[in-house]
Amino acid sequence: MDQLAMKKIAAQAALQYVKPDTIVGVGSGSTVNCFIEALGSIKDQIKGAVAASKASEELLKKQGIEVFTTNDVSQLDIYVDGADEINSQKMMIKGGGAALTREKIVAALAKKFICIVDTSKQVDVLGSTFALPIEVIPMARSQVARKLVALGGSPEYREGVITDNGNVILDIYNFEIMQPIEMEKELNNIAGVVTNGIFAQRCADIVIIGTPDGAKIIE
Ligand code: ABF
Repeated sequence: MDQLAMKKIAAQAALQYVKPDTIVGVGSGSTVNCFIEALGSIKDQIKGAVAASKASEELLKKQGIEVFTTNDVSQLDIYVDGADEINSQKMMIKGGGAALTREKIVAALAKKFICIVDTSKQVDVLGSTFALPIEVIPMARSQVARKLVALGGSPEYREGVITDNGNVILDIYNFEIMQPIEMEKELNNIAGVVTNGIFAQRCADIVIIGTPDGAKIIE
């Protein structure tokens, strides 16, 4: 079974957590695109959605789903998003699509974070297969990169990418993360870092893995 088919299985299974008359938090990426399509099939049962990226906002509108801003809501029942890596403690690396800051903001509004992935995203140690993205204020790019080298990583400037917030992305290669909560805090303390792609302090509550045998749900 190909990866897209597994993403669709995970996305479809997430619909069971959508409560009627609620505003749904929606992340970004190709797995979430499958979720947005599935959400379109029950659009009359929900109030609308809050999107973590401009791309997701456009797709939601195309499905006829009303899009609210984060300032319109005080809390979301659920936030549904993908991940680049997820470990057995439901901690994640995110930000491959450069939407990590908005994803963290919308996730923080939600009572439950539902992570939808295919089997390729499961890892023992975060950072072992995917570079860790960091959103950085442009003027701080070089000094942040030097700090990241001092921490043992190999940062690379993601050429040609500007985030929805007008910032740049550094991807840290060769950076296995043994203590995700501590590292998430440490990276956030570097001046000029807006957000890092470790989602450990606020990890997922429910993980839905699309597999060739159907959706595997870890609660
Ligand atoms: C978002 O989309 C990002 O945080 C993550 O980088 C990416 C997951 O990719 P995909 O769903 O396209 O595999 O969740």
